Amino acid sequence: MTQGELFGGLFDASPERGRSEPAPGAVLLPGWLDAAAQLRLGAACRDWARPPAGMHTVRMPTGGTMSVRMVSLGLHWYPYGYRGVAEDGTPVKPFPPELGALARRAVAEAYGATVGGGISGIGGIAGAVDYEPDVAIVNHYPHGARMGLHQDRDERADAPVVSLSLGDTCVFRLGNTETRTRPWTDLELRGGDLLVFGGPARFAYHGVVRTLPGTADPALGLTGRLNITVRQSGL
Ligand SMILES: O=C(O)CCC(=O)C(=O)O
Repeated sequence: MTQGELFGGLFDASPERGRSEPAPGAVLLPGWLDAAAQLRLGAACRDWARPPAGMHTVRMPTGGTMSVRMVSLGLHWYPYGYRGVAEDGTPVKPFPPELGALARRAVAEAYGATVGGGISGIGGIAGAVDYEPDVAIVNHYPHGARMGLHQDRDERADAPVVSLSLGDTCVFRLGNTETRTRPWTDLELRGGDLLVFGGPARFAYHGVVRTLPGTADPALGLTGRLNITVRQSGL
């Protein structure tokens, strides 16, 4: 199956919520995945969530458990690193090439390259031109789940992070690169939205303050919110 068949029908940005750059290096493209693409990606997430090496809760070194459940692709993320073996001791599921192709299109679209054409604005963002994503983390937010402010620092590359949202809307907090405190910007991420953070925003603190239960398109058959972050591990 080609990327077009699996995740096709992209770039359907809602006219009332246009492209924005909430911080230098961060680009939000609302409605980037159309309804059909969201359905296909949602179905893929369901497959990835199945055992072995499926969706699991994450225990923190401090002893607590994250309210978000996760499944990794390519390499297994744990706090705080990556390894080849999942939580249940089985090999992590491979990183799907079509997800990599989708993420490369996302970076190209976010930073101004025309797909299959010339590169216009992409050069200023570290790792954007030769972007080679190889890992992904799928987060499931049941009602009431959230994610505290953190930096994505476990990769050995400064290439952009591509974030795709499905299901319930959330309030996503995009902070600064120095501290967990203000200044920050709260963004509404709806199902289908694309957020890319690279360059000066790559190591910004970020997190999910809350989700808005019941806002998902019922056609998706999803309770809660899914977020897929695609990354270049550099490992
Ligand atoms: O769910 C989101 O939108 C953010 C996920 C996130 O911050 C992460 O996976 O590091």
